[in-house]
Amino acid sequence: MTELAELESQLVGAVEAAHDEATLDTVRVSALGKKGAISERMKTLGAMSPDERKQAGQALNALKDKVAAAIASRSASLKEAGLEARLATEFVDVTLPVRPEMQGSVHPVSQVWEEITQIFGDMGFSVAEGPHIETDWYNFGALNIPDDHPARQEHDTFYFNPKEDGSRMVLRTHTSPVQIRTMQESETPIRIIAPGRTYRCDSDQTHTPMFHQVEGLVLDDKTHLGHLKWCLEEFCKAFFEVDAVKMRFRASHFPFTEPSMEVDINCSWEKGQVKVGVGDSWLEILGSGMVHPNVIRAGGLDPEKVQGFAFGMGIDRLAMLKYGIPDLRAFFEADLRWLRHYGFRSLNVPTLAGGLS
Ligand code: 2U9
Repeated sequence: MTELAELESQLVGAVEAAHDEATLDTVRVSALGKKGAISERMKTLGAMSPDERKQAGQALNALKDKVAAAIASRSASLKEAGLEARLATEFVDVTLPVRPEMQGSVHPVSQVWEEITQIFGDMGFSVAEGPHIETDWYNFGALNIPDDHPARQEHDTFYFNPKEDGSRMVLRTHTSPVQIRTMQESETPIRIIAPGRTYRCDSDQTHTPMFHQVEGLVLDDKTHLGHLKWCLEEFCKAFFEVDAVKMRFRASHFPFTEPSMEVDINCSWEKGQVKVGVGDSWLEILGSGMVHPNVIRAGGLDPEKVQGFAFGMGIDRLAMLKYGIPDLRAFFEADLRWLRHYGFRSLNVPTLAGGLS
């Protein structure tokens, strides 16, 4: 056996014997690295006669190619074996029943958030999101709430320390800035809901400093109050899972809509529990209105060409009403017993076809 043939069988043998990527790399360096066996032999070519150099050079190059090919093929099979081993250990039998000791449950706020998203998704709305820390302009100015407007106090805003230029960032007091950003970024028609966390400096039995809202916005060239009423009625029926509801639209005032309406639905109260769609009592569930021309302009659109409606509701309040949960503060106490009682099974995803709750 020639010296090169011996080297080849030695190197290829080492490649075959490598059982992991690190060992294989050591073999590669010892053969093809700068000071490797093949590279060292390449360096001797310079001292040879032209004929010898040609012959030895070809032989060395052939050896180099063979060893490189052996390394590549070994590396591929090591990778494949690694993947097979991982798949074997990470195998999940999805047909197994849920473990009886499984404790997690879906929080009522997440459940209701998902239910609302499903209902509006079915009506052609998409979900929009935005920052929780906002500029004064996105939270107030763009929504037709000027500096001296009483709504600024009503909103009990959490302000950050002023910046050098005197401006102050705020924790958004509603999700409305998301709609302004959407208007700035997209063309009409716009049909979005913006569910999310909102913040107001307020804490008692019916208020928490962080709460959840969903707001909606529909804008095009001819959307009118009739569309608003239909849309909200369809939402109420789907959400409360009833065939019919009576609705009462009460004139109200919000700076961002004109006209503005608060919406009540009929209900009955029995032993402190509310039933929606029956009875003659009224339950306030949301606020709504036609978007104010100043707000359309702030979103970069022309109120002469674009019109539509907006609405807003509290997700926490809707969860309390729908699922008979008495105390809002318990929502945020992470009490496992409470979660076990009021939570939802994580595998029961709400859908309109399969049932919301
Ligand atoms: C844009 C234009 C208009 C959103 C609206 C309400 C009415 C409303 C409250 C309900 C209960 C907030 O959680 S709550 O306290 N919201 O009554 N919200 S119309 O109007 C908008 C929003 C964005 C660009």
